[in-house]
Amino acid sequence: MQADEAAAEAPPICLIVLGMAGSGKTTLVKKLSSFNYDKLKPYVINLDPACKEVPYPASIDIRDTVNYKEVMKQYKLGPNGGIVTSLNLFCTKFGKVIELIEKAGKAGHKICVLDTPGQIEVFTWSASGTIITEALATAFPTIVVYVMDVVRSTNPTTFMSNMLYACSILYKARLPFIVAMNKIDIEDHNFALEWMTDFEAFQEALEKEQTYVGNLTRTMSLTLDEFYKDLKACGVSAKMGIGYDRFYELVAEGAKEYEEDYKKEYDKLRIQKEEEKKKSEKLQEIASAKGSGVEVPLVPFVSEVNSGRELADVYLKHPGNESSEDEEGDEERPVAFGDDELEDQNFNDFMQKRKETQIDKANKSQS
Ligand SMILES: Nc1nc2c(ncn2[C@@H]2O[C@H](COP(=O)(O)OP(=O)(O)OP(=O)(O)O)[C@@H](O)[C@H]2O)c(=O)[nH]1
Ligand SMILES: [Mg+2]
Repeated sequence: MQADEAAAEAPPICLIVLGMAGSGKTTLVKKLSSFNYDKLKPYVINLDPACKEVPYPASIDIRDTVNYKEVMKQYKLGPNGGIVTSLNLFCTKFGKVIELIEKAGKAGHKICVLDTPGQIEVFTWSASGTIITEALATAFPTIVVYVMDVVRSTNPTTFMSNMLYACSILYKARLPFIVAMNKIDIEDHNFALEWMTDFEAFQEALEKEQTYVGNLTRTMSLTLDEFYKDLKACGVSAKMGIGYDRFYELVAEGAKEYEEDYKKEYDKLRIQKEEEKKKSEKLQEIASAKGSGVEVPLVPFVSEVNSGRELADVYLKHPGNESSEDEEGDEERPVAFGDDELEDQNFNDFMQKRKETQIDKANKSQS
């Protein structure tokens, strides 16, 4: 195979674009859909069922498969429940989406960008979000792009909330992670980069915060110091198209990191899932294979006993009485049988009753 052909068939790098409502995800996806098109041929997917219109040419749009308003009506749900359920319904067909992305890769698409719903938790903390992320990451080099609104993060507490959210996604997704600090046409992002690298600079900014939240943020910042090392961050303006060269440098680094550090884990997961699938297919095959094999009749319950005894006369033996050498045979015996005289008496009573029943039966059969 020629080197060019191999490169053309390399799987596309998937970018899952996440972020708080209004942070600029859709605007970023729009810009990425046209940036360096000749070389990258971005393949774009919209996973937001509730958006009114998609401002980019989406190759796959969740709204073509699921009608969000209809879902709300049918399942009697509010807007957020409607989004979660729509995503759940869509993710049952995600195998097909993976096939389409694979085909797109073979057709020369180097990047696949996925726009997600505004309510970030709908994707990050839902079963469907996990299924979609894992399905992508087991098939393609996948990177999480976390869009952060720099204008809304100038306050150290808001910055910390954003970072905590990013941190929780990073550890949940276990994938390379890029923080795209957006809207730098309005606010320069260097203050945020400084807060991430210089702990004292962040503490200084916090000095002005005398609230309880300020104390909490101070404590949190100590913990998050470790997490910043795993982050790649850059400033962009989704609207004005600034910062994309650096952004793509980080994407290339992320793809390399995926191959070196994360792929092994997802390969394991893929093999495990394939085995589970094979097992369930085999079980289904067995369950549906009617008529093969010989049916074995079930043994009926015992309804009679030999030697003229009634079924009611049969009683179960205490397992501990099985053998005197048996350890369990040392168990304390039931009180009623503890006394020899009492046991003799019980036995005689039993025999007497039995005799009377038999005489009774004999009389009845003669008359
Ligand atoms: N100035 C400026 N505004 C931006 C930028 N990116 C996005 N916006 C604006 O921010 C607002 C929200 O942008 P969207 O792209 O819809 O954000 P979103 O994260 O997709 O929003 P939801 O899907 O509703 O959560 C819009 O008014 C955009 O025009 C940017 O880089 N600079
Ligand atoms: Mg959006």
